[in-house]
Amino acid sequence: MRLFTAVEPPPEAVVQLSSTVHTGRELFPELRWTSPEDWHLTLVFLGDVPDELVPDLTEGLGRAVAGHHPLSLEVDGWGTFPERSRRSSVLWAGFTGDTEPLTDLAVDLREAARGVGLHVTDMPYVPHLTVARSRPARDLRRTLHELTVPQGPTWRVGEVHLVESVPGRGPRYRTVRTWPLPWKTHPDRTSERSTS
Ligand code: 2AM
Repeated sequence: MRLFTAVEPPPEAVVQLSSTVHTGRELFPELRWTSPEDWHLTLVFLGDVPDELVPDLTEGLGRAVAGHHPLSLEVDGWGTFPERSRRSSVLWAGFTGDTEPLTDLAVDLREAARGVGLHVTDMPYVPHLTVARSRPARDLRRTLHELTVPQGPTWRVGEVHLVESVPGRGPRYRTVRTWPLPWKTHPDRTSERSTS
């Protein structure tokens, strides 16, 4: 099955982002705008994973998630892949906030995937949420400039999902597994525990 790991926007962030993206949809209907119910921020794209690898993969990914903590993100602008090009194919929302811990998480998840023999990208991780795609690629710089930057809300990211990309009709994505990001142990509590 075709799998990826992702975090998802909270409902209030989807509402906010949808109203911002609405302008883009009206002005540029020729782009393929992604559906708000499908919005996610990919951490690692795993590709087609043989069924027999899924149990070990899931265990490795779960262990990687357990080494990280909840984080906060905010949309802070728009970008394209490739960037600043006359031929871009992806328009995305970019983030500020805990992007470093998020990148560390993505890097650890990549490592877990490699640990079971999967080939994953070694390109630098760019936190992004794809809002539109263009086929063929085209200059998306004007589209970028038409979009305003949403003000808040802050996303509280407390879970990581393993998601299947489902081919054919019907729902595009199916959540296979969800792991909570464990809260940091408060130093006072640690000392309480170690002295009791
Ligand atoms: P995106 O994160 O830039 O939108 C499921 O297909 C998710 O995995 C999408 O969100 C997609 O891109 C991401 N992804 C990354 N690399 C991919 C690839 N080579 N093929 C398909 N999806 C990929």
